[in-house]
Amino acid sequence: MRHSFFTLLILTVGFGFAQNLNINPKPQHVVIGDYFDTPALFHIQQKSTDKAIQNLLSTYFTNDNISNKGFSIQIGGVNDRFPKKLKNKVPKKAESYHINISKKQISVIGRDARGTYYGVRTLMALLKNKTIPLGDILDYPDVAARGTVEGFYGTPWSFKHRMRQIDFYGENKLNTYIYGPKDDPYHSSPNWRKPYPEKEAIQLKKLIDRAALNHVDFVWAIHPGKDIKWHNEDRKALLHKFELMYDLGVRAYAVFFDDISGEGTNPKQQAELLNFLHAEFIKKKTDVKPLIMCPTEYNKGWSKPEGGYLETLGKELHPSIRIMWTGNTVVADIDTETMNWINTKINRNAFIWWNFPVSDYVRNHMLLGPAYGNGKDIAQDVSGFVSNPMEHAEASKIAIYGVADYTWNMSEYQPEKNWLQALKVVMPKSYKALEIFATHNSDLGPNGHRYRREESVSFSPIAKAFLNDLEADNTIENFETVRNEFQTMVEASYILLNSKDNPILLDEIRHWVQQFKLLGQSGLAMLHMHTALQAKNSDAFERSYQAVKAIKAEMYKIDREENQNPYQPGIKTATLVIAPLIDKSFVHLTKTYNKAFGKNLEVDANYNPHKLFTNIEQLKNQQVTLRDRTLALNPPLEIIRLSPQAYFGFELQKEIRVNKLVLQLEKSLIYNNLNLEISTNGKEWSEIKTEQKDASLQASINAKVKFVRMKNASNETLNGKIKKFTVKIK
Ligand code: LTM
Repeated sequence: MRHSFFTLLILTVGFGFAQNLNINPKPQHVVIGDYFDTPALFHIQQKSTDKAIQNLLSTYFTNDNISNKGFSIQIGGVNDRFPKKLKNKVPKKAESYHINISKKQISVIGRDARGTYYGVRTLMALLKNKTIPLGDILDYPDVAARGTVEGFYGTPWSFKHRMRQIDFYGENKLNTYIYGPKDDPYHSSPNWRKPYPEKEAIQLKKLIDRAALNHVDFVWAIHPGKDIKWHNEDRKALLHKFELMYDLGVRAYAVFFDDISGEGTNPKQQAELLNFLHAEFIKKKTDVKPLIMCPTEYNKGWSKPEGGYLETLGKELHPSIRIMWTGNTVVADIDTETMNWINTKINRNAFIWWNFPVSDYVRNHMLLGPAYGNGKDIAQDVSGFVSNPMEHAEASKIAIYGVADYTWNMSEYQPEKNWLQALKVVMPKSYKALEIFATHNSDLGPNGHRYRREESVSFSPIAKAFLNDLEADNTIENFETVRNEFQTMVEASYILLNSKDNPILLDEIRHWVQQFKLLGQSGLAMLHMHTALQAKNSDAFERSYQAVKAIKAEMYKIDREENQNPYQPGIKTATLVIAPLIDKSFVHLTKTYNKAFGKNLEVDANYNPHKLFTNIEQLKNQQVTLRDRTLALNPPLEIIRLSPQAYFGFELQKEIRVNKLVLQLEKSLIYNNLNLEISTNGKEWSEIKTEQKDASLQASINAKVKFVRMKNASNETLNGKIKKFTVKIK
């Protein structure tokens, strides 16, 4: 015993303390006193425990540390034999538990099976430490359903990644994994009616079993709205698919109607179908959880009050069916106002689909910052809260770790502290290097959803002051601080690239780390340019100038070769603060040098001067990319509404000769009604001849123009997805 004197301290536990206990999510109430040395031998008495608990216990308690003479640990539920005074302390909430630690024994008592499991999870976390506190832990989650929705576009997670994710959810007391990858053809059209092929079915079964071992609800989602017909045949097809999934072990289901157009969007039909599934499947099975649905109008920005879509769902859907909601816009943080608005419309507490850290609309970025921005007072207003992650499963764990803490103990959640802990969890040895990398890789860059994240927070004022001094030709006060930061970037990158800590994570972030290292090196070379200029050393200046250009060329190569997806190809790093600092300083130093030495070194500002030109609100913030003389609209993932006279296109920096134009739409939009127009002033337009080729609309232009656009020339609103819109410019 470390302390002979045992006093109980009643603590409102601060986050730091919970971190010392090494428990994520932070427990609700901890009442503790002295610590004693963690015993080496244990005597475990399991009263009522399930397979998941037995499996978990077997990972720690083995023949080596189990003995009848060992320290007593009793595990069970409120219906088992425990002293009344201990049982009375188990919070009267779902998934709650009470752990009592005395000098003689530890008792873990759960309100229900999951509560006991979570109690054991906490016990295991305590036993990892050299000492354990005497006292009580009373704990329960704030939000009923907590976890993730694998609901992004892009490469679905692999089987191996999903298994790791599910274990991670168990470790962090997340209880929900909604399986709904947009690019799984058996989840969505065209194959939602068909059974999974054998290999996929076997893997799904393994995932479902693994989820059960972690007390995670594996919610299988279907996305039938693209081509569903509201007839009996399709109803039966859905029911049949549910049965097939039931046979694989699925006991929780979701139906998604997001990002669709046409017939499938009808709220009355959707409600009727879901009520049918509720009556004919959920109720009859008795061991299946209530349905979850994602509506077509899943955010306030898209809800059309005149149509009464949400009200219809609110009124018609069986009250047990949970309705998902992404907030005021597609990608948004959630607050009480958001919740009040939607909950009133749908007559129930919405189930939040938080679109973070998903990066399917900024695929060239890595989003490694903390999970922050949601209100700490919405726990009573939500029926669930799940995060939509990146296609990079392991890297997403940083944010998911935060979501676990936030949804369990909302008012106490501290994003920064949780984030630092998360970095240690994913990279136990190299976490300091990861912190440097993640600090500068958290923002998304400009994007159609206008969702941004803080990046390089503490370095940002230093960068600003540096640039001010440089441009005003003052002595640069924080030159050394900036140099240290660039040096740190390079060193951290080397550490990460050679780290053996988490090879799976390294595989995901590798190209971004390589890019980050080069960026740091280019920063150091840029600083040498400054030193050489101060010393009036032309040779040294030009050498460092060439070095920056050479490093940029290497970065360009990585950007052109890696992560070549058709949406936002390439590898971007530290784009909010560090990269602009280096670019702007480089331009300024080169111009100053040219002037002082009568030289003409090339100054490339390295940005795309062309803009999107549109009157469609939904598209106004969509970005355009210039690559190899092709100007492209970053294809939006959502359905776009083209009302009569709606247009989208490009405004070029000046009049430039343009060549080939290609527009590719999802089938549901009709090319016949779209005009291609060009203009030199944005007022007078000339129509250009188009031809339909390779499922796209194409035109050869060869004219000098400043504007080019596609216009809906019909009297009807067209709904659908824009897959590609590009123009070749000289
Ligand atoms: O958010 C929802 C409900 N649906 C889609 C997601 O599949 C996608 O991952 C996100 C982010 O791009 N946006 C959506 O509209």
